[in-house]
Amino acid sequence: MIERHDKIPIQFPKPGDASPDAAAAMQHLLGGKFGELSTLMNYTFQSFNFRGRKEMRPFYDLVANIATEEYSHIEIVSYAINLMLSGATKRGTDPSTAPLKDAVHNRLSYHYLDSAQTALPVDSMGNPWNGSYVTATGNLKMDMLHNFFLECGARANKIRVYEMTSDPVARAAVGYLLVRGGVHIVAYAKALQKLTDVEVGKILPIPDISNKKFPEARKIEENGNHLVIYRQSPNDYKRLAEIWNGTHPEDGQPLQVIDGPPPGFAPPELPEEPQLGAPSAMEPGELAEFAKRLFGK
Ligand code: MN3
Repeated sequence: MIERHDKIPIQFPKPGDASPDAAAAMQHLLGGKFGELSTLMNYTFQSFNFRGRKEMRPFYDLVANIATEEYSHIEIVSYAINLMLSGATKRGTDPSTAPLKDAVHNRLSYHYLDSAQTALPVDSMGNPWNGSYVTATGNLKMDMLHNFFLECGARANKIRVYEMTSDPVARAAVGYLLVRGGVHIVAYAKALQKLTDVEVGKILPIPDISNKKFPEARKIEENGNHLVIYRQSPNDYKRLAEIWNGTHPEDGQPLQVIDGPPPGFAPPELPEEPQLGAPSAMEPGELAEFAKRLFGK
């Protein structure tokens, strides 16, 4: 079971102008092969399907716990996309002015045709996320190796999206995700080392560029966030600490398990987009009418 909190783990900067094409690029970090939907679903299915859990409990705890964290990552990328798309077309209630005309030239039409300028489970070209991105072979060594590779691929995608835009919202999200993805890379490297004695951490970082090169990520790492796995359950997944221990392979600092989810912030409010009928095709004054029906005043 998942317990959900109405919080997200980062506080977004105030969005600048809408950046619809950067939002399209960000979609790759959500619904791409190496996106957050893939990490979420890979670890979720691996945890559901885990055979020999009793014998290999620490590995099960690690995968199940990281799966839970990934939910907050799809949430972060979605809000980043939503903030970057807010105000991307001309707000208003008069369709005869062609308020969506700028959208014709934007990278991803689905944002305007199938959603209210909001995130979708698709990649940067609009290809739907699909279940073939999930690998859950049931062979622990193979799955851990796959997860290590998946996180390195995810890291490469994040770096490239970071290089495609200087939008502050995109960079805040990518900075945080680089740090957390970095934790997961190290976690799977440690898991492989426990299973095989091979020091996988010695080949890090992949790609060969430190998180410290990214100002937003560097700031987060200065607070030690790259050393921490948050145990996302009141009573369970405690044995992940049998894998997440020792030191960080890049800077030698001690690793730590913190009980409970990371600090959270209220999700940003998304303004109405009346030209898209979102939340509905309201005429001015109608919202007040709703409030009256809901609250009787
Ligand atoms: Mn992630």
